[in-house]
Amino acid sequence: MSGTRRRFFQDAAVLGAGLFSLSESLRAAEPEGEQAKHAVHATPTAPRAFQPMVTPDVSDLPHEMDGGAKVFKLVAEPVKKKIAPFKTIDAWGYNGSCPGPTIQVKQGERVRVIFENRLPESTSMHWHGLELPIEQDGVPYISQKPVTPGEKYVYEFTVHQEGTFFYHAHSAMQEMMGLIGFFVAHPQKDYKPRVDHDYGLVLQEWAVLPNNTVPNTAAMEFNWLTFNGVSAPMTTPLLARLGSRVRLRILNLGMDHHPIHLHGHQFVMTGTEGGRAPESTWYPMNTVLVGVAQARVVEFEAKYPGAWMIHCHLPHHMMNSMMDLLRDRAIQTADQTEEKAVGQMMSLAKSVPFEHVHPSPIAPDASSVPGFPQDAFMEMGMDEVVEKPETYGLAKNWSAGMMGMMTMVRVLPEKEYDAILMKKKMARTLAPKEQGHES
Ligand SMILES: [Cu+2]
Repeated sequence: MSGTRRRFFQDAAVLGAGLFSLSESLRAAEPEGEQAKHAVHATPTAPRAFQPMVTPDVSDLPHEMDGGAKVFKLVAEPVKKKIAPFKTIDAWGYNGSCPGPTIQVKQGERVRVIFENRLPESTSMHWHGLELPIEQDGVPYISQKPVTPGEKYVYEFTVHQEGTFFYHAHSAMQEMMGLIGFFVAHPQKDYKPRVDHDYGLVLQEWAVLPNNTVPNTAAMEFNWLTFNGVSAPMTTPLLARLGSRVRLRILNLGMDHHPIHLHGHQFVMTGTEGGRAPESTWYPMNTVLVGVAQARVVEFEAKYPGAWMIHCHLPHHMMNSMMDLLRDRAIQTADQTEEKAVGQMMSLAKSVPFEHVHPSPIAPDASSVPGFPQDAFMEMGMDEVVEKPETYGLAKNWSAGMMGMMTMVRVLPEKEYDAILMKKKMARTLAPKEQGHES
């Protein structure tokens, strides 16, 4: 039994004892407790705090107040990003994060971003979807001089809109290296109906050769697909209390449009990258196409308990590249019925450097069937490698079914929801120095 595993069970024991007395305080702390963080620097004249969006696996960008302005510091720099347990890439991002940290403001606020370029080449910041003076638009040579390596540049504007916007470098290949992040403007007047959970997902895609770490930004085909910078099963499940209303904001800055599908629930599209959509335009759906440069906001009632997948439905976007695991072995693709090819896949399944619970059974004469193997030997259970409070209580080998641009909404009854919140709280207490990933 690994140390992590043991601690998990110890935590669970403590949990049983303290669960009920703490459930009330936890309910008060999540997600509303987040408000405190955003209200810390509020002056008497500052707009009322908002219920922030949570970007799983990505932090919020902190700010300070200077008079009436919210001041953010954003640094563009190279980032080593672990996108899967066995794959770390050399991406570019902001403040050590890829995608960059989430910026959250309230409609009407004055925003100042002190931007620093620690990249080896010039760049600039574009505020996608925001209506602001031309000199703040961040397009090199058109609205400003490029920000050269080592240089700082200050952007300042008032956000008069509400909605789900984003920021990114205005250079195509830099975007594909990961230079993108959320910019959420919360409305002056709360949206109706109000939601209990508000989550953000950034869709990205990467072309990275086996045994290589640098994305090929000129590629037209992609072998790694991520939500908030990680591929499933590393994505942190989204938690929703049974009976609550959930908002998902999904933004896409890549080369492909992604049909994002939610299992087991219908949702309505309540907003785009341009802001809130009138209720008269809402209609039921369960797959929303998030085109390049678009944001799509959907809302649903979390009516049915369970771990409901949410994923891009393009078949090749629900996979992780296994080429790295093959190491120096050339993959056999010429004839799938060839013993050598099948043998290679079987031995790969046996040699992966993490728990591989059980490949699903195959028929005795499988090798004689043209086309075999397809998904056989492909599922890579790695529950312990990706274990975190949000995965607590999932069925054994759950991670074998999670790949690529995929996560899940865990709709949990009261007690189970509170138990996981408790585990999150304990994890934070155990590792206070760690980055405050509010996921
Ligand atoms: Cu996709």
